[in-house]
Amino acid sequence: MHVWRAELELKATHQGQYPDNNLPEIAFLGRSNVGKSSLINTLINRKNLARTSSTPGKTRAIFFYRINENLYLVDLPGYGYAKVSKGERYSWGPLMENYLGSRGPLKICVHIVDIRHPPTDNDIMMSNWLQYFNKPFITVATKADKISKGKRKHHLEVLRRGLQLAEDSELISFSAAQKTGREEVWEKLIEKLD
Ligand SMILES: Nc1nc2c(ncn2[C@@H]2O[C@H](COP(=O)(O)OP(=O)(O)OP(=O)(O)O)[C@@H](O)[C@H]2O)c(=O)[nH]1
Ligand SMILES: [Mg+2]
Repeated sequence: MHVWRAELELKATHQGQYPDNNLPEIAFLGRSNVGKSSLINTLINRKNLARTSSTPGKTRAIFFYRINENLYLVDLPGYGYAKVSKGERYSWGPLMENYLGSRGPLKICVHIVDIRHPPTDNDIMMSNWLQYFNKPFITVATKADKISKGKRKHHLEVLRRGLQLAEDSELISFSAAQKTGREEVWEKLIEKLD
């Protein structure tokens, strides 16, 4: 995928701020600090357009990145970060639920999990939700650079079982640090968009 233009178009904290031009949207979801923004940056070949941080849970709005004029990559707030105050944590709920549940232009969800660990309860809940409501989605197991090549297959199997993914459901090993898996992710996304 050749990305010739990418820009942050808007940051939304409520529904009224979403784009109204009906361009297709691909949403990125996963727990805080898992690597959502890094995945977006890798897909669009930018170092830090989608803001990454070592402070988990920093992204508390929905960011719409416009790609090649005709597509949005949507960076959603992370879920399941225990250390934010209760009030704050629950204020992510309605925003996410509203977006995921009723957003017309949303075409595909990219669920991001950490390849090093079995899925968390929140990961399982998220994946179950996507499957139950028949949302088109792929799962990306990121930070693959942190485990040896030989172990990746086994870790993917643990994730597939834990998330109760169907055999034909896409689960892709990825690393933002090494930029591996980028083409495969784009390929699957474009396949599902068509
Ligand atoms: N080694 C390695 N580190 C990664 C990878 N992807 C992300 N990271 C690191 O993980 C941390 C979190 O990455 P982000 O992309 O900001 O994660 P996020 O899911 O957007 O986080 P929030 O927006 O806070 O929910 C950063 O320190 C990244 O550098 C990867 O593939 N490999
Ligand atoms: Mg982020």
